[in-house]
Amino acid sequence: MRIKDFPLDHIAVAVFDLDEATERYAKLSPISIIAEEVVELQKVRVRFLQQADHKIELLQATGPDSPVAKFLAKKGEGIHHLAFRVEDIHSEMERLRKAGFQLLQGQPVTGALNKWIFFIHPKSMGGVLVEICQPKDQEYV
Ligand code: CMX
Repeated sequence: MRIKDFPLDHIAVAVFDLDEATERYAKLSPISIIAEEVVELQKVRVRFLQQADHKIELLQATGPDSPVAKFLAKKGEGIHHLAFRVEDIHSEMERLRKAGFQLLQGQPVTGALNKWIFFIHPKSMGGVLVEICQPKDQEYV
């Protein structure tokens, strides 16, 4: 693994209402909304906030069968996952599987901002859901 792999890409927060949550973060510190989209496969509407050098992904469920709806019902609003960016998602998937992590996907799938993503089950990461992502194109925000 090259040393530049694995920066923290974003922190994702599950919220009931994107607008209310955005207001809270705007009150906290200067932010800008850099993207918003519905990820059908994950059943979420996501909004990316830029805060200093960091990205915060706000997640709102699009239906009661969304993993985020289940999370909100069980735990309420809060940090949902950490996402790390890699340069070769397929080899990282293989490496992490061999290292004994329980992966939620057999192959990377398309996530927000046109990235390949997969998840590591919180049970094999000490209670933290982890996303591994790789932008599909060079012009990643
Ligand atoms: N962080 C930490 N723990 C979590 C969690 C999360 N985000 N989501 C669920 N869990 C825990 C639950 O609390 C539960 O723990 P206990 O057994 O100790 O009670 C356990 O994981 C199982 O949870 P569950 O409610 O029974 O839910 P499922 O097993 O059906 O699903 C999970 C859990 C992680 C497999 C599912 O949420 C998943 O596939 N997540 C990945 C996809 C996703 O979250 N997509 C939304 C964001 C997408 C994006 O950013 O684009």
